[in-house]
Amino acid sequence: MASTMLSLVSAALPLQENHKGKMNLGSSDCSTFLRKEKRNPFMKTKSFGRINMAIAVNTSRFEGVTMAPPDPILGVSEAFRADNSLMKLNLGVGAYRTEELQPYVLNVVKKAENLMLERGENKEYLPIEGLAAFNKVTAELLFGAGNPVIEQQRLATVQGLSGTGSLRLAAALIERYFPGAKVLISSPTWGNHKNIFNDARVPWSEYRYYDPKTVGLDFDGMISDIKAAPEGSFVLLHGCAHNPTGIDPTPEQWEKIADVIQEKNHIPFFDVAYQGFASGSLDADASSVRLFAARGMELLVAQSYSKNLGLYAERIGAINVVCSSADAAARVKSQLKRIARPMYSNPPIHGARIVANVVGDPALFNEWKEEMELMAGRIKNVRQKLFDSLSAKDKCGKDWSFILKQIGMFSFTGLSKVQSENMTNKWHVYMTKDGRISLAGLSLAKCEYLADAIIDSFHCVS
Ligand code: PLA
Repeated sequence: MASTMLSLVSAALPLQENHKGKMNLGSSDCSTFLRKEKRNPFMKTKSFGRINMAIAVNTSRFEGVTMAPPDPILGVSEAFRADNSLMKLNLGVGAYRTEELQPYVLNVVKKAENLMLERGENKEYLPIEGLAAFNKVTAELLFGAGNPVIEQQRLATVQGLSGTGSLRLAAALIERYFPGAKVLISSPTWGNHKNIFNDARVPWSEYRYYDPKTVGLDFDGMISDIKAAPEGSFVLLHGCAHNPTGIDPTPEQWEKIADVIQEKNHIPFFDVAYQGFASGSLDADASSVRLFAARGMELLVAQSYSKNLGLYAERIGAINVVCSSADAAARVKSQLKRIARPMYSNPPIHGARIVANVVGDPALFNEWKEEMELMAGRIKNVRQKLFDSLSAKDKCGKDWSFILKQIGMFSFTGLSKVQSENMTNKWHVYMTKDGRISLAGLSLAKCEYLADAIIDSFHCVS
């Protein structure tokens, strides 16, 4: 039934502004106003004695807005919530769960929050570039304290809205200062990379990364695609724990990647969303970035604390730009701030304080490392158990050992779109349609069930 909205136009008239910007103050202007309103196709007027009523018909000004498809990753969680099955399992989004499949707030985070309460800290606006204490520790965590890029002040660090917001700031910087430059992204990559560059109007193309035949890295393909790209392109690299494949280059391969990037005058752009989660070591997981920085290259690095500190909803991360001079870094930072100001003005303080307290305090920092090792260790255990269950149950003798070679939160199972759909429709296992499962959302207790679901989908659905 068409809904109607009635408004007492005559009551509103004294305050209506006419089209020339003057105020209508008396009933003599009323007819002019109503004549104008009659021309508005979305508004009809009716006269009831001395009271004129405007009736808005049910034709929306947003008629041209089409329904957007659900997000391929976050949409999976929505579908999961709507499922009433007791067997359901959410392996879509990369969010850490305990063995009881409950969300986990790190003890160091609780301790840092208690400290913040005790100190009675205020909620004043942060500067546009974020909390100084956060920016200091985040750069040190990434590059290592005392790294020349920090000592020589060649680094522009700006607090961002977690990994995504930091990538978006960098994309806006590229669009503004490198018009027409292309960003090369791996095939496949985290799906939101494409959205980020599309929305920032930065052209992108893909380089080969994953080889389904070997279920490993297509290193030669990657190198030749980076070589073939126009000189001065940005090359987006996952610092560690590549999403979705879980396949990282070896240290030797990283050196060769750095060689071609240098040869071609490209600019490396790292996305570091899982520092500490790949190997359990914060330093080891930052080694790719440090290797490039040690060569004296200019580079960009987006950081996120969603996973390693479990601060998903705090939206805390940073964009770091390493420049060849302190002067360039200062200018880049000023422009990043200029981009941030009309987008969101200044970043939120809570997560920044947590990170500053944890990373900046030696005792809490050590405790964090222990907790992270526990989280990374739990994921390794379910990875092993899933492999064992698959190998024991699969009567066809398929080699599932690739699961053990992958690192980080995810496993790229090789299941096709229809097979992944079977996982959800028949087995209530929620996952992304590219065949990725988040092992961070799996418990040891559910491994056998998951193995049954995978074997059925892999062998019986094509
Ligand atoms: N970069 C990569 C490679 C990611 O995987 C993610 C998150 C981010 C950046 C951004 O995370 P942040 O904005 O929360 O810091 N990827 C998740 C979640 C874990 C997501 O899609 O938003 C994923 O399930 O792939």
